[in-house]
Amino acid sequence: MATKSKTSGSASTLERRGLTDEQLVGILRTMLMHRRLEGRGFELNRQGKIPFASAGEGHEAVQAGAAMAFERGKDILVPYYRDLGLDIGIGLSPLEVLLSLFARVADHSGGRQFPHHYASKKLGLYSISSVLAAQLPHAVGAAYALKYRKETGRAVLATVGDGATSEGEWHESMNFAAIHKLPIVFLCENNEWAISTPLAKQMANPNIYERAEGYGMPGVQINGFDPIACYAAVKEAMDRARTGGGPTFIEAKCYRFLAHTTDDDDRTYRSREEVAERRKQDPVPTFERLLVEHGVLTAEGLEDLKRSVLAEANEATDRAESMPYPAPHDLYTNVYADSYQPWR
Ligand SMILES: Cc1ncc(C[n+]2csc(CCOP(=O)(O)OP(=O)(O)O)c2C)c(N)n1
Ligand SMILES: [Mg+2]
Repeated sequence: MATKSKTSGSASTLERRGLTDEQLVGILRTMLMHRRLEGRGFELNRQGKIPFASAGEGHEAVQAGAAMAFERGKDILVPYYRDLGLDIGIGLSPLEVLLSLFARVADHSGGRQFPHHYASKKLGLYSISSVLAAQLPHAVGAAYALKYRKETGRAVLATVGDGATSEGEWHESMNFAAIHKLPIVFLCENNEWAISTPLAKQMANPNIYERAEGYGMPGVQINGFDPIACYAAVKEAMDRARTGGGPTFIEAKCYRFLAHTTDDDDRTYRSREEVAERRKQDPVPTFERLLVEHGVLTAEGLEDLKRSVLAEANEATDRAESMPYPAPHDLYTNVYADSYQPWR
């Protein structure tokens, strides 16, 4: 049941796996926007304008590919904190991202939630948990509800990091999903690090996908730098889940190019040589080249795409920055019932 999928988007060949030109360009746009917004978070943090940003460089391909397999208006996404690309890939706007980073009152949480912790009922995007793997019991609960209500044609996509697979909630959720044949896909973004803990100190068998068989569900390993392979694997698994075929575990092998967050200094635990070596496989320029080489985009078309991403990110930054913070007297709104204010 455990399988390794082949790579479909290497530089010399383009296996579309059913994707149209428009969808391929859509995947690239999500990857470019993901990288741009993540970079913007670091810039704003270093300028002292925001307290914190997360870092998803190296995760763009897996997330943009997976987002293309998500059916908007039907499926449910239960992501973890490093999933900015998935969130924008299913429809979260750059402005919503910037409002969260700037903690402005127009943010979905009123500027109260931890940055990057999005939620959107409209998009089927569940609230993100900082507590590792705590989102997974919620995800299987949502999948159980779909099954209980006999809502076929819908499934849950739940993501997790490699380190979080050491948490009890991961095991419990995998087990529960397999027992009840739930409509859920677990996507693990294996970037080989859990802050400063390397994979080898986290697990003796580095092939996380092989564990799926022990729970009684298919396990697949994919190249997380290949957005088309990620799309195809997630699409196949989501289609199976939507039609009563039960859960799947997918391990996407990728890498985190930057520090864990703006609060981390990765020079203290990994060498610059290691990072430089992995950068050679950077999925963003690789996918750009692939689409241009195969005539999906012209060189000018690529430049236009990059310009439009930059313009949209800049506009969202300026708009969000110009908006107000929540008012201090609003601190306890939605915290206590009946507008109770503890200082009165
Ligand atoms: C239960 C719990 N333990 C520890 C932490 C602190 N922590 C935050 S992120 C992180 C690393 C997680 O690594 P991984 O699951 O591989 O995801 P990645 O950040 O690499 O994408 C840790 C230990 C936490 N948030 N929750
Ligand atoms: Mg990790």
